[in-house]
Amino acid sequence: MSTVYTCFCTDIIHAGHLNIINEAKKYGEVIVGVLTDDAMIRYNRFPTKTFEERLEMVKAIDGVSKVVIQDTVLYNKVIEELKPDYVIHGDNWKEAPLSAIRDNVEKCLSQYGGKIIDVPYSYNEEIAHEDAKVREKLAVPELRRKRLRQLLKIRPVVKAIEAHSGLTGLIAEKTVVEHDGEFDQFDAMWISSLCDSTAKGKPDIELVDMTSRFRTIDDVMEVTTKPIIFDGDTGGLTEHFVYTVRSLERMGVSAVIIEDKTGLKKNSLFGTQVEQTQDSIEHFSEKIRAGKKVQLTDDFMIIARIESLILERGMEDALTRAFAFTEAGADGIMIHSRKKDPAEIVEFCQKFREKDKETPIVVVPSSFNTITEEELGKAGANIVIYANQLTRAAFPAMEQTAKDILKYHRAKEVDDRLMPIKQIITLIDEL
Ligand code: SPV
Ligand code: MG
Repeated sequence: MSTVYTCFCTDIIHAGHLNIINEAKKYGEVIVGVLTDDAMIRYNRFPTKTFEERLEMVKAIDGVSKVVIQDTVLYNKVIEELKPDYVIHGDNWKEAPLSAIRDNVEKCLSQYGGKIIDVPYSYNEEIAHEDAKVREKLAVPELRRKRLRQLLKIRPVVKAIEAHSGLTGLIAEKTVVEHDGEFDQFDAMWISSLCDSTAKGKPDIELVDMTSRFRTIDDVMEVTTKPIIFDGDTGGLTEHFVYTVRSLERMGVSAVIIEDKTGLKKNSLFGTQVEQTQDSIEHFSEKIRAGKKVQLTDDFMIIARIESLILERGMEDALTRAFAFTEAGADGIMIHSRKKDPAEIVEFCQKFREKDKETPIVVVPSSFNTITEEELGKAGANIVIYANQLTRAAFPAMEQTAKDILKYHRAKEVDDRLMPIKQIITLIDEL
């Protein structure tokens, strides 16, 4: 008997999936692959069901004779193993970016004469509504908050990008790329103090108050489902920080990062060009302890950011602080550097890992931007934050447009670099 293979990347079985199974049955024995968590996160979204639950869900479908694990979006491995006579899929994969997967399957099948079956894609309003509901569920605080810890277990390196508004949140949420058949997207968002302040035309000196920062989080949360890491600056007074922890936790934020500086905090990328005071180990440890004490769930993370390399106090100081802050209860360590060369970051990660294999390390490669996520992961880092690139991309584009309109006394000359009006008015999904 012939075999027909299809792969499911879903938490719910709807009419569209059943249609594929019913078509597949006409050609032979139906084998279904279930995409692993890691592959599903990169390709689609965070699953709301565990991998085991998804396996059981697919096994229970009438007409499915076997269920297998597919651990990459591309089919090479699974086709090599199963050598199915047919691979069946909705015909929506004829269009980019999914066409990269279809091309891959076609190539694999051509090696031994296997065939593709494209079935008319049966996506309708009802299915779209069901799908959207499952996705929206990911935004519920109880589910969103724990997602960072879940991601740290699944992804080799968790990638976060800065968001400071609903619009930048949408970019973080929805941008998916296909490159060489691999799909990728950001795992999380960073509410940067620099970009949140800059968007308001204010300096990054803890001038934008917490109420306003929370408002930004709320704007981002309204239109996204991905987990949030909040830049908490110094955390302020310990007596205030405990309230911040409670508020963030209640909102569904996954982590706050606080830096070991006191007084008037200036942005780290100024380095030693401006006066900055590092907090004592004892005092900062006390702040961490106080934050951990008021936390209500096990999901929320307080991450300690070390400024020793920024302030040129040396590697030993950075490491001493990292171990002390972990001892005080920090759930992660962020190490920062403003050098172009990533060497000191790599050295810190490796030395920290010699003694501590578990505590997540966070890095922000704004200055040391030549090193890849994979290389940072190999050195021992777990979270990579792209902290300000969206803001830095948008500002020059807007400024140039403003200049050109002034220069030409009309907007025609700038029009070909603008998003078409039709696209901008349909950018936001309607409920
Ligand atoms: C931010 O994005 O606000 C940060 C990272 O704190 S940095 O600007 O590099 O200090
Ligand atoms: Mg900051």
